[in-house]
Amino acid sequence: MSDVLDADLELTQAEPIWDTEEFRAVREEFSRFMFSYKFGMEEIATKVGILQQEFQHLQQYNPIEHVSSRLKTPESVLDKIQRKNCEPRFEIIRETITDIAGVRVTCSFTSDVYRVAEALTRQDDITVLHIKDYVRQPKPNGYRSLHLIVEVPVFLSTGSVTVPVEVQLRTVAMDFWASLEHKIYYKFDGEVPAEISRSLEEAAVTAARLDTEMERLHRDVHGDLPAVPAEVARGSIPMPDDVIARFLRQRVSTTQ
Ligand code: 0O2
Repeated sequence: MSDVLDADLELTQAEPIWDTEEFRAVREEFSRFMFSYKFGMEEIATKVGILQQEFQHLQQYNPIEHVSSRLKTPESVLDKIQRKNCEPRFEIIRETITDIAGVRVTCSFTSDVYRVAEALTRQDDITVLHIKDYVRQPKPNGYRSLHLIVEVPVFLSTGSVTVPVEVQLRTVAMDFWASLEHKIYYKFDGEVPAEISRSLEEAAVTAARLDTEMERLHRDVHGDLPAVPAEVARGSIPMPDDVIARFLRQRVSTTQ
């Protein structure tokens, strides 16, 4: 009899006995595959984090409230392969399942969603594969968010790979609705009573109205791009006046 599986997998009687070498090779390949998504996700999260810091410290306005990221578990990748009837080969999975790595960017206002999407996607190493604009065209249940599938290169010791990452951009109100709807949906195990579905749709409309109203208020108070005090714009890297003065003096002396 050939070698048997590692003990950490529970085998049923009907399950074939895998060759240990093959099993190890697949485990390693799957692991590499998942790590490439983790790295791609971290690349995008870093890019968004840099934009956030730039907006916060060097510009007059920060449109990003918070950023989170998540990697699907190997189990949920397998669930999705099954659901999508996808051939279980890594190159096919990479083409078919584009949300293994996800980054969620919560913005202050609806216009910020597009502002951040634009700032991210105009970066040279990012390729936009797909856009789903559920902000302009909400899902029938009321779900709103801007979804981008972007591809980012990841440089490994063995060469580079491009990895698709799903970026979801939404306002605080959209995020609030989506998080709670998700919980309610799970409570009912997918079978949400019609009355609850209707209430959720109404709540989504209320959330959209809230977004419009808050953005209008913000414009009324600050105009299109609100000014922030110079202290804030200087950011957290100390930039004392005497250093700036010395720098200017150096500049003057080198141009003379
Ligand atoms: P998780 O755990 O949040 O990642 P797909 O099955 O992804 O190929 P689909 O449904 O067309 O095809 O993808 P879409 O519309 O881009 O939605 C994918 C993700 O958007 C979901 O991921 C959710 O995060 C979010 N989403 C989409 N629709 C809804 C909704 O009606 N309510 C809520 N709360 N979230 C939504 P996952 O994999 O379902 O979950």
